[in-house]
Amino acid sequence: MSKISSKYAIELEDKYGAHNYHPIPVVLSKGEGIHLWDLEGKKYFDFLSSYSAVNQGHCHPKIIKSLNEQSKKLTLTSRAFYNDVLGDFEKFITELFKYDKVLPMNTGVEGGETANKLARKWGYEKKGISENKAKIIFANGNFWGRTLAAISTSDDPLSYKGFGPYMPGYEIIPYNDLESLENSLQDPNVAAFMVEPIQGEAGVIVPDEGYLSGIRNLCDKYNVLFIADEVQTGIARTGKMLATDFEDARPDILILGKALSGGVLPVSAVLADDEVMMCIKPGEHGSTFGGNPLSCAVAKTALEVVEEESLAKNAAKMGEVFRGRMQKFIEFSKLAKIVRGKGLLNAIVIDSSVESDKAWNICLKLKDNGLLAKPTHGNIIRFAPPLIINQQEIEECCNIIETTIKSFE
Ligand code: IF1
Repeated sequence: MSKISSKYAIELEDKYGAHNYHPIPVVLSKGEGIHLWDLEGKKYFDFLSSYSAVNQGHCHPKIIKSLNEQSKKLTLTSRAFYNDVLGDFEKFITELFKYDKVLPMNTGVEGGETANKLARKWGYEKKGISENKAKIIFANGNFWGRTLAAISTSDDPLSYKGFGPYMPGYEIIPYNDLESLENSLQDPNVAAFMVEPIQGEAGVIVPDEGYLSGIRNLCDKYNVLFIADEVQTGIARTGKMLATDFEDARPDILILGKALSGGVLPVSAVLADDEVMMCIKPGEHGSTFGGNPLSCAVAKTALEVVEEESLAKNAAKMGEVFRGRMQKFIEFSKLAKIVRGKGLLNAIVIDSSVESDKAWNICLKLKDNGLLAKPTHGNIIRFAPPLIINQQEIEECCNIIETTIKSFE
């Protein structure tokens, strides 16, 4: 295909595509490691990593090699038959994360739906909750996808407004609040509490030390399943393989997605021990592409890369450098007020008293200065580069961020 212009590419999307996004006006055509290039050949640092799906860096050679090799052999069998890749991947991922079993799906939200179905089934079969009475508790500010169940647990009108009626059996409590959680668990119909260890979309909200282990203890006390949504925080993003690894907080159900494939194709996975996982019987759940040979080959390599390149350790180290630089910067900044995060999942909060599109305009200027990021809610800018970034690169990116924000002061 001959090279088209960015302007034309945007016109095509505007004319022929649904308007369900409002992208930063840049048209990307190449990605490699921490860099992206637009159609005119301008080079950028990627500080969104496709919302933490590209932890290993764009088009990682080992992952692409695995994709290419498997794509020439066998891509899809459906689960009507066995294949020679799925079992090997299942053994690998369950040993890596120390669970009895895995249920492979495709998107993160399918992982969440699977976790909700497992929790309800366990509630009826193991906890003795009466039929159709099972409840799952969520925290306000949660985001786990765009399906009708996912938006039924949301307190963000942008997620749920205009899409009713909503799925029953959900309750929302304040995030980072163990007292509210304990109150909600008094209800014997509660099967599970599903929560992000750090809330991504809500603006990189890091809970207090002890929150995760507190959840674990309360779920043990009230015989409730702890479901950790690590679709965005998992796979080394926060400086450990899982964000729940920071405390004594092993989830009963673990949801992974995004970087599970290194951003090459949609792969998600739900891990649990037999007591939970075996509640779903043959024919009760699945998907056409779930556990397909191509996804399994890619995901196994994507996880091997995280281990081989010690990406969790690098994320922890580079995250300290980033937050260290930004803490110093906000001391004298009129606009940048707070920096928060863990590992390489960070955000800067722009003074909320300034005009509401300030964060958006800062991101437009960052783009001009060669760094791609996008505001999450209103005045919060998320900064999440691929975990392969090195010290010299992160220092250069901090210079770009500081210079850009200063230009608005
Ligand atoms: C969009 C947000 C991030 C997630 C967590 C499950 C899912 C997500 C913690 C569902 C997905 C994506 C969805 C994408 C943008 C992005 C996002 F801004 F929407 F909220 F990352 F914060 N759990 N998050 O973050 O995974 O089904 O998308 O594979 O919808 O625009 P998915």
